[in-house]
Amino acid sequence: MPDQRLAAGARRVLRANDTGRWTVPSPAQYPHQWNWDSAFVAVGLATFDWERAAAEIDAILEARWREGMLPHVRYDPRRTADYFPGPDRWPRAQAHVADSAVRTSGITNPPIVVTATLLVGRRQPNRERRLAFWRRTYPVLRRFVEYLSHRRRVPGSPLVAVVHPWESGWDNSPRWDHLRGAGLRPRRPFTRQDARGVPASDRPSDADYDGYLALVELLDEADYELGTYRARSPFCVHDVLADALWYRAARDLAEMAGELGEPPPVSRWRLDRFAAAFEERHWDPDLGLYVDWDCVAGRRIARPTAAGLAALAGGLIVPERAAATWERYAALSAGARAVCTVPPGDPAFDARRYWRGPVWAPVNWLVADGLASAGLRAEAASVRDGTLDLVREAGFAEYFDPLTGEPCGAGDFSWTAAVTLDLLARAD
Ligand code: 2M8
Repeated sequence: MPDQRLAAGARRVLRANDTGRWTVPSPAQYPHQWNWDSAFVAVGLATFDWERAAAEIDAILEARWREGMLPHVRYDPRRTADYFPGPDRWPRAQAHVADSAVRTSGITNPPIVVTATLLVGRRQPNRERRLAFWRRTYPVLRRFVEYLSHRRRVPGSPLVAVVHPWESGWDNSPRWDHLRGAGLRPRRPFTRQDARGVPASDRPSDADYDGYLALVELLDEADYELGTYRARSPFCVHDVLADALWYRAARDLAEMAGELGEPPPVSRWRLDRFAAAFEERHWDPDLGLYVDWDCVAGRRIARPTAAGLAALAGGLIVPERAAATWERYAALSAGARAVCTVPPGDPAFDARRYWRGPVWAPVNWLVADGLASAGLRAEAASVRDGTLDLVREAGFAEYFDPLTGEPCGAGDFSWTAAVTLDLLARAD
């Protein structure tokens, strides 16, 4: 399919999923606004409708909490019956929302919204309009970065504490399988709604959902205060990708600050300290990959996944490790379409089950971006071309089977369309 037709198809998906104020990931499967989905969507929208891209970012920021958090879901009050869990599962969360008319979840997402805001702004050729956009978004983004730094800090580390698998966005990744071992059960009964339009065997398991809902209860009982939650919860991690994207966010914020004549938002000393802690906690010398850290057990989670590769997008990986990480992961992934989220040889690999192997376009976007900024141009181009080939063959699927290239999950998915547009535009 020629690039122009592909781009036209992607624009159609984004238009169809636009509710007027924000873009839903998929109208049937995910009828609300998701934080990091919308950040990727804004990057895609900026390639053809700049005002709409800016409005997408504004809608994420309108859901902010008084303490600075940007929640992972902003609920559409007209669609609460169509997705589980709704706002009633996060009752105490609602009092934290700055705008009392807005309903949100009680957790956040990796802070890619900051990077998206920088990228959207850069696509505006008119300097005054660009600066006006950054001027109104910068204070909210800055508070979000500071929220993650201060309210999500465990003693002894500057890294970010992630408190729920949904917060990472990699819901049922093998990275979080230790949650299964904890055997948590929620107190309130619940009925899943997530496998209505897609095969249940592609979705997270019932045992995973028990863990997710039990953690939601623990978070709400703790009124979303980290210390109280940690005292009772088996799940608290330094997610390698969330940490990398925090560092990227802090640097992208500094670029906006420079343009706006504001002082640097995060000192060099803090950035350097963060990068040193990242290397110390996340680099696994035995695996030869960057991995996550379990703050409860106090050890690395030694699972090979693409999260450590996507973390290259943070721009804080020791340079000589970038090529080695790519080569190591490519060797583990032989026979799979790039970039599989879990390598086929891993015992946890499942070609179709959500975050346990399939290819996800936004992950590939991060990997390609990180490889390019590490100077690995040919490798970045191969990830970009491989991603576009998958979309050409299978459409704008939520995700893809890495062995067959078949589409999985919901169709006409917003972030797949958005990433396609940006990857096409980057080649121009
Ligand atoms: C998936 O997560 C939601 C929960 O937040 C779900 O499964 O119901 C993940 O793929 C996540 O990364 C994504 O942001 C969300 C919407 O696309 O769906």
